[in-house]
Amino acid sequence: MTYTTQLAARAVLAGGIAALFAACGSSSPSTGPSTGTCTAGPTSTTITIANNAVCPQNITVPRGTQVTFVNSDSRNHTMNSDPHPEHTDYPEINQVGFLTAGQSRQTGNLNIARRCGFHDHEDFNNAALKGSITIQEAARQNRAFLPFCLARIRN
Ligand SMILES: [Cu+2]
Repeated sequence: MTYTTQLAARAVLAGGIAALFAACGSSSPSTGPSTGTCTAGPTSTTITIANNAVCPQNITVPRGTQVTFVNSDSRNHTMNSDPHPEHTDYPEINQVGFLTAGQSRQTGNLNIARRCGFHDHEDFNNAALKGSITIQEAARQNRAFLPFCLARIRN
């Protein structure tokens, strides 16, 4: 591939990504109360439910990731994609579904790059049990390292 076609391909890819993000307009970032005991970082691929709250509430993962929901709470939770009650935004998140205390389950492969919300279907008004998963194109993350790598080669 020539440099020009690479640039053209990148422009098409960037446009496609923007369209995908725009397609998920119905989900809004959750601004629930902080859980206090939440220590997991925003790049974790595990979301833990404890003390009636999810931790972390918002994560960013590369495309193709399966996110694991762990119910460390003392009661059942049912994790579903937004919007409630249709759960149509990201069907792969619905694979988590009903979790008894101590149970964990993975989402399907999150193959579409976009941001989508999730919630506890049994307690859908509880902001602490809502969150979002941002699925990114892997290339978008790696590109940030490119200038660093080139600088290292030149020196
Ligand atoms: Cu629901």
